[in-house]
Amino acid sequence: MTVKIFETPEVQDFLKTVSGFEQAGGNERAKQIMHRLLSDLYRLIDDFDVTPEEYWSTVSLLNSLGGQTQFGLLSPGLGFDHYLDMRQDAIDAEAKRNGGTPRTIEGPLYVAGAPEAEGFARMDDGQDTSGETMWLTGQVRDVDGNPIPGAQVEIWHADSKGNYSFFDPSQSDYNLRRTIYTDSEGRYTARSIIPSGYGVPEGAPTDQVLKALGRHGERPAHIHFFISAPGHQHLTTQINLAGDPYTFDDFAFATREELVVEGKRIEDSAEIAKRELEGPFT
Ligand code: MBD
Ligand code: FE
Repeated sequence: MTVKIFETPEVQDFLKTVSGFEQAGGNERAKQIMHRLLSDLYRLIDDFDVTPEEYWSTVSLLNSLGGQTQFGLLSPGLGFDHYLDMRQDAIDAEAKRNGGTPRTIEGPLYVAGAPEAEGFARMDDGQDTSGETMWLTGQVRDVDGNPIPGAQVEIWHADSKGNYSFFDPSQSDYNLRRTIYTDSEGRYTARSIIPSGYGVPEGAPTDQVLKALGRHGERPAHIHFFISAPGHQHLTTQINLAGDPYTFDDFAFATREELVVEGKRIEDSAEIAKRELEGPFT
């Protein structure tokens, strides 16, 4: 039995009441957005003949997502984070703010307050013995190519098992999270360990949603960056390590061609020793 009631005046009036249109006070934008959101969902229930059982199992899923603070994890999986970036790209293009490293999503795993350093930092606490040493170096430049000394470079990434400190209780606080200020040439260097890709926890509510869509919850190995300097637009971005099976199959849609980087393997023991001794160098 299918019934269609959405277009009836009763339902349309009911939506206005629920959205607070008949009340003074509250927030006008909240009312408008809620009215639109509820209208779209009421219409969906009508169009798809959503049953009470389906509705209540959705409520239960939302409760478990919230209870495990996983909406921030499902969000990139549903493409919202990338969609917001696409809008920001369009806003920049409209304002003729062109050039520079492309932005990509922040993701849900940033933690503020990482240890700070000038020019060079070691990022790992030495506990991840299966991690391979990684040297990471770069230069912050403005869109005309001029180096920016003193730029703030926040870097965070997963360990060799794909886990992040604070979310993985086995790691020390701020492991693989550092803030480095660029040197007089705009350069920064970090000694860390090569991260592995991240996978959404098996069986978690986010995983359940992705499974229902026939999708996986894997991300390629990646390293997050926030770059900021006075007088410049803040940049949120990541690099992806080339050669990962998920580089172009990221559940969070964060890979961009220009952000895929090829690592260079250092085998020469003299070169390795020199790096270990000197630390900060490019
Ligand atoms: C991550 O490490 C991440 O960067 C994103 C976007 C989602 C889940 C885990
Ligand atoms: Fe990440």
